[in-house]
Amino acid sequence: MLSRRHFLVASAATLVARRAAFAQTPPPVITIYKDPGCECCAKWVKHLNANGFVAMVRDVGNMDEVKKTMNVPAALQSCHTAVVGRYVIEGHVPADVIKKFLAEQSSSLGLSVPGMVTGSPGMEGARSEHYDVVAFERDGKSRVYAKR
Ligand SMILES: [Cu+2]
Repeated sequence: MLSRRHFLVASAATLVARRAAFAQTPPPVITIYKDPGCECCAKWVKHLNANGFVAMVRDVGNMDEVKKTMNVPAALQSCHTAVVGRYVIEGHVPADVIKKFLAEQSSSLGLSVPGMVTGSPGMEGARSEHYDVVAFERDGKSRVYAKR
């Protein structure tokens, strides 16, 4: 039979374990910079919120400047630019790909789906195109990170 003292110690241990488990998986906060009139950007924000992110929207009128400041290579630009932790996310990147990238603690600067691809999250249309999610570096180099 458990003594009262053992019971209290066991309860405290359970609480600590629960707190640790909770602390390990806080929902990632992602800040999205977008033009106020961008509808596909707003749809991508919904996609993030529906997939475990806490999305903070910043409507701005100077997206070119934002992309320049965040070192998004010119060839990889899309509509919105987002920041999660120390990473830059450009365009309609699927939430699950961002999660994988975060979990890996990648040394790359960020991810991009260049342009505006029909079928990417927030760009749903009649038909879906295949597209690449690319990882890019501060010096502008990029590589295919995921295929959709
Ligand atoms: Cu868009």
